[in-house]
Amino acid sequence: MLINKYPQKEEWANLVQRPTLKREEISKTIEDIFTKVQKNGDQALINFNKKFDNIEIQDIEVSENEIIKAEKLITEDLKKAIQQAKENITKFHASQIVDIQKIETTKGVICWRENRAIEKVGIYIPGGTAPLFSTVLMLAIPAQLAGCKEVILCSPPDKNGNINPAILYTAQLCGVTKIFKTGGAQAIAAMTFGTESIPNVYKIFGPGNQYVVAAKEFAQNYGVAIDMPAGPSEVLVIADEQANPDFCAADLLSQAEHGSDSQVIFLSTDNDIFNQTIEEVNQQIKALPRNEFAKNALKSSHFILINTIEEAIDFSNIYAPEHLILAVENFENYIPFIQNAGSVFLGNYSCESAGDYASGTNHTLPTNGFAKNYSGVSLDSFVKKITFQNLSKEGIQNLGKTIEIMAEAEGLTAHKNAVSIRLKQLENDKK
Ligand code: HSO
Ligand code: ZN
Repeated sequence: MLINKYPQKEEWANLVQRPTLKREEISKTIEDIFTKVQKNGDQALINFNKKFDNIEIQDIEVSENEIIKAEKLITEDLKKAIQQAKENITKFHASQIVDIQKIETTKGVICWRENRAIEKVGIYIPGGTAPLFSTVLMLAIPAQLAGCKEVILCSPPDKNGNINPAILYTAQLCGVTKIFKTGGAQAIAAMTFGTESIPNVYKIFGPGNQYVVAAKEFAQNYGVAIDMPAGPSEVLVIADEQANPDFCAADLLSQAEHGSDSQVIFLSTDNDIFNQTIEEVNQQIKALPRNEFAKNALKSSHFILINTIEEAIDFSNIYAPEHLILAVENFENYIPFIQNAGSVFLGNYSCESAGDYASGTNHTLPTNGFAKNYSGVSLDSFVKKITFQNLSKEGIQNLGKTIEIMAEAEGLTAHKNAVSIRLKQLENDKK
């Protein structure tokens, strides 16, 4: 833990730095993987499974039978929990569907926008130390609501050649059309180019290690869109004298357990709450199965005593956290001053875990300061918007002169003619 009491504003620039990521030179590897997948398709994926995950499987597509088997492995309690989370996430994302608004900008000139779902999307779910089936909910539900026709999922197989049953169960529950056993940069390459089994997609979503992140960036060279630039997970907690140190500590650790590179920031205006929270973190961490990750994350995490909540919010806006928890009295007074954050949790009972799993908001959020210029995943991430317009005879007559003058000023005579020719015809019709 990096402890700091009442730092001067000049020191903030240092405190808001993310720990520098050891970004190895991996672009050569990524290029190589993309070339192999583009050239050899499924066979390249089978080879990579052998090479990286030490597993030999001939059929990379998950079968109907495997999905039925997976369902049997899920307890009724977990099914019910997933169901409630699904309902809330569906309600919240369905509320983002807006009615089409036709706007008459000038009499006879009508403009509007319509959503069209991105037809084919790909979801990447990492294997690794925690099977994030909750991320399947966060990505497949809005994809289905948006009306994406093809929603595929790729995830690396475990040492027995299987994908975690909770991931399979959630995927089929949320309308994922096909699931494939392939991970890492090769999965991203497969979704970019398509292989014999895997269809290519137009947009790729989901978290991953530095190879997956680099591969998603690389995929953009081939016309594929991605959800957002990714970095390690983070939370910033602001606590005043009425905050609960046990709760604050639990929230900080919930984010720290994600990985050694996660970062948590604690800002408090109250000396007692500050000290008790630090003590509690040291206590609670002992019982965590993933305390090695949490311990490492804490090494680069700041605990800062600060003068006022206003100052804490200023600090937070500069840091631009993925998650912001306001454990303060009258939190609603501070909402207008929150400028940069991915998702905000208000009051002592709004833990980040609620948003991570089941309250309804999306947990795929901008990290690494990108909350300054990116939103989290929402229904909008799965659609694109097309503008439409219709000019009646009256419309072109009302707007024509303006267009002619502007086209002439740009020296674009053909543009001007496209209007003049119509105006002339309408003049002639009158005669
Ligand atoms: N906190 C993570 C999401 C997650 N947490 C998934 C638990 N499961 C993303 O910021
Ligand atoms: Zn989490």
